Amino acid sequence: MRVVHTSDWQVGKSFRFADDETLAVLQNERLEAIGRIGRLARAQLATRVLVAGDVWDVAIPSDRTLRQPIERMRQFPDLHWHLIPGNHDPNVPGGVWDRLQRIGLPAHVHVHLSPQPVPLGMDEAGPGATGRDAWLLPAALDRRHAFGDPTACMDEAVTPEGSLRIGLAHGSVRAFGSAGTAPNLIAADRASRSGLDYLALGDWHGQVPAGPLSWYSGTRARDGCDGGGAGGGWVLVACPGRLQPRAPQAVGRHLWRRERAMLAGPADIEALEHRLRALGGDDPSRVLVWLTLDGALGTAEHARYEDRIRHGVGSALRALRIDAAGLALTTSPDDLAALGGGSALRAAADRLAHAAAAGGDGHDVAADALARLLALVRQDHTQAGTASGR
Ligand SMILES: [Mn+2]
Repeated sequence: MRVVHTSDWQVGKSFRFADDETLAVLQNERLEAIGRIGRLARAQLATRVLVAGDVWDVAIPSDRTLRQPIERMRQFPDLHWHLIPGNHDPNVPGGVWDRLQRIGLPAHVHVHLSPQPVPLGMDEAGPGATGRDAWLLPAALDRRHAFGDPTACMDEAVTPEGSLRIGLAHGSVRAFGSAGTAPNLIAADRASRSGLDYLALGDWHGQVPAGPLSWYSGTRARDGCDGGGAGGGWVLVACPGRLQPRAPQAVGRHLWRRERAMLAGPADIEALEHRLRALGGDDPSRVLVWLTLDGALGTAEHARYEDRIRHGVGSALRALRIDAAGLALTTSPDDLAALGGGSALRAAADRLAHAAAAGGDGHDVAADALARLLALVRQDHTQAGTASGR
């Protein structure tokens, strides 16, 4: 029996950094990934898709957000989709699972809200068939944080002798030797303790596998450059009882990268531009970059950086977040001289230059303000030059 194991779609997730356009794209991507998972399952001759929790990002999504992933799954009636709640979408009164029961689900979309073993039928056809009776052992979270191991029930779950036992759960695997007080902690040896042939896990984005015969499905495609939900970015194709799952298969479109650069002159700006543009091949719109900058630039170079990186590359990528706290802006006497003497602007610039040079609290803000002031003046001169045809 081939299964596709996925988790943490977190449909409806909001991203604080994103503008409306980017947010719409990122939210839609989560739905598109469901279709890709369905097509992958068909291509791999898998009959079941196990979704290990956190299908929705929030406990109370809008009606449209609630229905959208169901509608995507509806388009694959030849596949059985098995869903359990996670900590983002717990099974609470009036929550997503209650609402789904009222709306009604397609017959091939199965929601598991209790730890009752579910018969999947005889595993006798298709690649990796074991000839055994297959059972699904779901672990359903009924609270956001269950202070117990949600998979403990699998020890006692009774299935016919010789059955293939497939666990489905959401939570963290307890590190060996840890105190074990965090919520939803799953025993690392649960699969062997409960006689499982495969334990499909969701929630943790840090490691595959999680233990013998226990796997997290999606860890590589992140929706933050420091980790975060897998967003349906990767899935595992497994034959429980037969083989270890194959290497994670990509179903996500976006590439999230953390980059760092030191800028000290035009060559650095050019190199950075090339580096960032190369990340997405011929489609930079699938790339999101968190960029940290260090170094120092003069005002002309800073204007070049703004033009080429922040505005140029920033318009090419899906998102470019820049932390430029480590990038100093240096001004030269020539910059100040260009302002002329005696004007209010010159007086402000002199004070800012003094504060920036003095060091201490706020010197970086003063330097930044000065560079911006000089950039504005430069821009004004350029526009005046253009307007008068010089
Ligand atoms: Mn989770």
